Amino acid sequence: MANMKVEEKRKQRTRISGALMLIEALKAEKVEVIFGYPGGAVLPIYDKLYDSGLFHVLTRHEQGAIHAAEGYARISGKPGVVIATSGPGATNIVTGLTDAMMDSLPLVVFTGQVASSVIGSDAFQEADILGITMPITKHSYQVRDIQELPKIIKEAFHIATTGRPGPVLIDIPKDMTTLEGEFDYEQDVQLPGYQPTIHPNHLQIRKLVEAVSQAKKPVILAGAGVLHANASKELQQYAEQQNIPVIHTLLGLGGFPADHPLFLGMAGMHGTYTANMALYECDLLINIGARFDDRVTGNLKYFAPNATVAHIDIDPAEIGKNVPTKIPIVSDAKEALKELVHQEGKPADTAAWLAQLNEWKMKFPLAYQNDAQTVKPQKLIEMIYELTNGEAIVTTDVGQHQMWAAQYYKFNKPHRWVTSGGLGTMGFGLPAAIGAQLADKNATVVSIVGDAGFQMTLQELSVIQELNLPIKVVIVNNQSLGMVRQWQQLFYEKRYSHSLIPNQPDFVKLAEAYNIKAFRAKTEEEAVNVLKQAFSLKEPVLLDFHVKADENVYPMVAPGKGLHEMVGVKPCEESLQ
Ligand SMILES: Cc1ncc(C[n+]2csc(CCOP(=O)(O)OP(=O)(O)O)c2C)c(N)n1
Ligand SMILES: [Mg+2]
Repeated sequence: MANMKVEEKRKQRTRISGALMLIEALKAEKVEVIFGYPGGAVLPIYDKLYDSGLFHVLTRHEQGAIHAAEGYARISGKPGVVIATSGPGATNIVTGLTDAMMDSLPLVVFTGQVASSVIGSDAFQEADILGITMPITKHSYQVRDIQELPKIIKEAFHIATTGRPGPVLIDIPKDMTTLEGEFDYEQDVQLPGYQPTIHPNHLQIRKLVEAVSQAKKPVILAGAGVLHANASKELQQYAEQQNIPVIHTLLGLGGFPADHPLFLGMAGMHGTYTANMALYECDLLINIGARFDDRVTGNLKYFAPNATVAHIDIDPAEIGKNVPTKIPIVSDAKEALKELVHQEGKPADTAAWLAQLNEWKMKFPLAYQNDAQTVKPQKLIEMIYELTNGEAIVTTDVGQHQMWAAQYYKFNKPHRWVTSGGLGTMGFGLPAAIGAQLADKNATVVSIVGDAGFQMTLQELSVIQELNLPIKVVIVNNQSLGMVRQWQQLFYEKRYSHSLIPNQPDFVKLAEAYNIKAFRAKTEEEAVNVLKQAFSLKEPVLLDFHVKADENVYPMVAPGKGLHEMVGVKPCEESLQ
C-alpha cells in the first residue's frame, strides 16, 4: 500500500531539465544571491536563471564572484553560491576555493563542464576541474546521471555548512543541464561516512575543568571556530566565570570584545606584546577553534613551552597537528563552552597572572609616533574606527594595511571582520566587500586595501557602482608592495627587488571612470575631511590615502623566531615621544 503511494507520487512529479532542477534547488535552499559569470557550458543554466526571480550578481571576473561569495558567507553565516563556466571560468575560481578551504567558509560552487560524451577529449573549454580542485575543496562532485542532481545539490549544501564549514564544488556537464529527470528535493541527507562530532566528550570536559582548577597562568586562544559556531556569548560567559584572559587569532577577531578587560589582543607575527608573552608564559593554553597556524605560533620550539595544551575543535584533524595536545576535545565550540560553564569545579586563581598581564598591557600597548604632516596608517585606521563607532564591517586585502586594520580597528562585535587569513590572497578585499554588503544591507562596509592588491580585482568597482552599494573603499597607498618591502628591508639588506611602484595610477581618476566619487588625502587634516565626507554619503566612495612608503608594521616576530623574541616593542613612554 505504502509502496503504491510512493509510486503514485513519483508519477505525479513532472520531469524538468537539469538547469531547472538547479534553479528549483537554489530556491528550496532559500538562496538570496548568486555570484557568477556565464559562458558556453552554463548557458542552459543562465537561460533558466533569466526569469527565475533569483538574484544574480554578474561580477567582472570569476575570482571576484568567489571572493564576494566568501564575504557573503562570512557575514551571513549562510553558504555563498557561485556559478562559473567550464575551462577558464572554472580555473579562475581556484584561488577563491583554496581561500575558502583555508578559512573554513561554506560555499556551494557550480562549474559548467563540457558534455559527458567529450569529457577527456580536450574539448573546447575543457578543464579537469575536479582533478584540479580535489585538495582545495571539502568535497566535490561531477554529475554523471541527471537523476542524481537534486541529491547532489542537497548533499553539497549540507556538507558545506555542517561540521567544519568549507567549499563544495559541483561540476555539471552541459548535457546534464538539458536532460530531464524527476525533481525530488525533500529527501533527507544520508551520509554515513560524514557525521561531524558536535557534542563534547564529558570525560574530556572534566579533564579540562580539572586542569583549569590547578592552573596559575591559564589563557584562551580563540580562533574563527568561535565565530562559525556563533559562540561569542558563551566564550565571554566562560572567560568571565573563570577569570581567564582571552587572545584572538587574526581570523578570530570580534569573537571576544576588544575593549573587555580580559582581552589581550591578537597573537602571532604582528600580535601584541601581551598576547604573545602570555602564550609564552602560560601554564594552561585552551585553544578554542584555532588551528595553531605558523603565523600564530612562531617557531614551535618556543611555543607555549610550559603549558598543558587543551584544544577544542570540530575538526579532529586539527588537534595535535602542530602542537602536542594533552586534552583534545572534538566538539562544536558553542556546545563545548555551554557544557564548560555548567561544570562544577574550583576556578583558577588568576589574580597574580592578571596583574602581570595588565602591567604588560599598560607598559607595552600597540603604539606609534603620530605625524600630522602625513597620513599615518595606524592613525587612519583609528579614525575609521571612531567615525564608524566601531560598528563597521571591515574587509581587507593582504599586506601591511591588513595588519594595521587588525591591530587598530577594535572589533567589539562578532561577524564584522572579513579578511583572508589562511591563504593571504591579495585581491580579496574589494569583492569580499560586495558580498558582505549584500549580506548586511544596512551595515557600513569599509574595504581597506593596499595600492597593489586593489589592482588585482579593481574591476569589481563596476559592480559596486551598478548596484550602488555604499561601500567605502580605503586605499592605503604606500606606492609599494609594503609587506614585501618591509621583509626586504629587514631580512634582505634593503634590496628592494620589484616591490616599489612609485608610479601608481591616479586612483581618483580611475574611480571616476567607474562613476564612483573619489577623494585623495596626504595629511591628517585632509584625511579627517575626506573620511567625514565619505561617511556622510550613502553611495560608494573611493579614498586614496598617501602614506609613507617606509612605514613598517610592528611588533613583529621574525620568521623562525619564537613569540617571545618579537621586535619593535617599545615601552609606552618611549613610543609616544
Ligand atoms: C595573490 C598574491 N600574490 C602575492 C602575495 C605576496 N604578498 C603579500 S603582501 C604583498 C604586498 C601587498 O601590497 P599592497 O597590496 O600594496 O599592500 P601593503 O602591504 O602595501 O599594505 C605581497 C606581494 C600575496 N599575498 N597574494
Ligand atoms: Mg602597498
